Amino acid sequence: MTLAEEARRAELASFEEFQELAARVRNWGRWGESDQIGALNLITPEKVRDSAELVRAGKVFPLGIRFHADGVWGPSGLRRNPIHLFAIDGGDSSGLGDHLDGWPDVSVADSIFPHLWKGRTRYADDVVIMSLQSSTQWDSLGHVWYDDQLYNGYPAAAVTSRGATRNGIERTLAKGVVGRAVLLDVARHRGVDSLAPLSPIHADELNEVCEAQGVEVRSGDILLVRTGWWSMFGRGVDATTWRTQCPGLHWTTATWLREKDVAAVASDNIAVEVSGATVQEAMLPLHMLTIRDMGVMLGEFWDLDALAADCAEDGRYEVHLVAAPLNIPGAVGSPLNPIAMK
Ligand code: UVW
Repeated sequence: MTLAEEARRAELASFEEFQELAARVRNWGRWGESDQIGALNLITPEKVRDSAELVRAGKVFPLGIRFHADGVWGPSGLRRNPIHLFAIDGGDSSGLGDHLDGWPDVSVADSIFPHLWKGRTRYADDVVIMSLQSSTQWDSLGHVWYDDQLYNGYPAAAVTSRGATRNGIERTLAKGVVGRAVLLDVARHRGVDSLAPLSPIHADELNEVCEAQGVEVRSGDILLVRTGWWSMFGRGVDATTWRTQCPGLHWTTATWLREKDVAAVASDNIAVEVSGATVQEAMLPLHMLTIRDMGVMLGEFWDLDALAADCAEDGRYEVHLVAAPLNIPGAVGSPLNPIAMK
């Protein structure tokens, strides 16, 4: 173990400290015993209406990264980058090739729908195979847990091999997910392109950024935290370092997130929270607190750079956000392309 590793190890909080904080931020039962969407309940129709009024300049910022084989997961055993294949391409559609399965030598369109499409219509089809957690995503409240209980006290066994029977992503669909989002640009606040590897963000700093940016985080807001780490992928750091050394929120910011009563949190890194060990026996302590105890969904791999540049220019760090998960019943997460509007 290096000296630096030893020093970090010494800073580890005990699991008892973690449990004490968890008890203070826990939202179980707050929205009823059968609730499965947690803090999204804080986004009321009034808040959605007010949020839509933030769209004044007509500016649109897609926050999704590329769903591509060159993604951050590479050959890692845990997850695979998206694989994009073609099922029908221009050659298939031309009608010039032979078909092994005995179809007539006509275009695919003609052969599949001969009664409908005899004629000039041509088309292409494609397929994506991906881990739902391998690109821009929401984590649902069924994604992470500890001590055999999910958010709101459901048993861990509710997440079955056929899907999450509680806290699946489809439970959130009725919420959009739509609302006011506030960007806290921590990287710009520190005057750097990107926070250093393994650099934690604490609650004090979140307050400082709010003040410097002249923005308030309110109940029901979706918080966007920019570390600048996304822009380092493939530039400053290799994929393995990018995955394993990310800067991000320290686990103790759970108290701040609970005080502000945010509805969800997303960031431009791999896990929202800082990588590395910070609590004994807890690999992703902020995941455990937000997803399992607070019922707060996390968004990862969100590209906040263009939005942040615009916010710095016009001084407005609040946006109307449309961040709809896909309707995949029982999924514990969903890829998406969130859209911020000003
Ligand atoms: C885990 O790696 C468990 O979670 P996430 O993808 O949300 O960081």
